[in-house]
Amino acid sequence: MCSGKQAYQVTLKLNWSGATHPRSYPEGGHFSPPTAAIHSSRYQMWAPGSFASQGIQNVAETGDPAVLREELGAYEAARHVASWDGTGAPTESGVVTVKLNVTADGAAGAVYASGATMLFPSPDWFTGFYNVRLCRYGRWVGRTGGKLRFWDSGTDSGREHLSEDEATEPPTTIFSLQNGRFPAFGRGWATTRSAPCRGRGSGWGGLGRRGVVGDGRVAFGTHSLSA
Ligand SMILES: [Ca+2]
Repeated sequence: MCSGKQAYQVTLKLNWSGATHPRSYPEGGHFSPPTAAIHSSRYQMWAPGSFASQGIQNVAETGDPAVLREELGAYEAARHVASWDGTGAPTESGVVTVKLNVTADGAAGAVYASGATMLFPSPDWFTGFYNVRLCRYGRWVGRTGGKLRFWDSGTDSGREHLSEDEATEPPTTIFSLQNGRFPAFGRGWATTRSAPCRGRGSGWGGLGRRGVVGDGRVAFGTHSLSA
């Protein structure tokens, strides 16, 4: 396990526009206030194949991060979340770079990063990353990153960006928006591999090009802890 604390800057390069998704990008499309956290294996923000928490459901359906952040606060009090950060306002468009600052804590086993932000408007679609391991072989990872993809929280059955609310009863687990029945996966010309991630896996969604948020990426870089 890694020792001490390590500060990270999480850079979300969100790129979802009429250029990346000409057939489906909705007028005024943008992202809700993103949230990122560093946590131990005792907390899971979200993962494919798992049911959405109330906090993730709210983010995915409405963009409101308040309940997610309450959940993070509760797990922070229990020392399962070391640090979290979030913006206070939605982005102005779907093409934006957001930087969040979080700190990992080796002694608490808080070496996993997760985050989420909603595609607005949409029924329950979001993007983010989950359980990204920032400690490998006893050393803090210096730089890492991956492509961002679209996910469905499994709580609303709408099939279009502007669908009316249609609660999924009972809810399904979180799944990748990779099949052509949904508009948000975009161009639909390239298929490679789908993500085999399940349960406690980690990542940003594997290698597929369908469902990618334009060339959206997340990057993690270390920086010094301020004194
Ligand atoms: Ca859905």
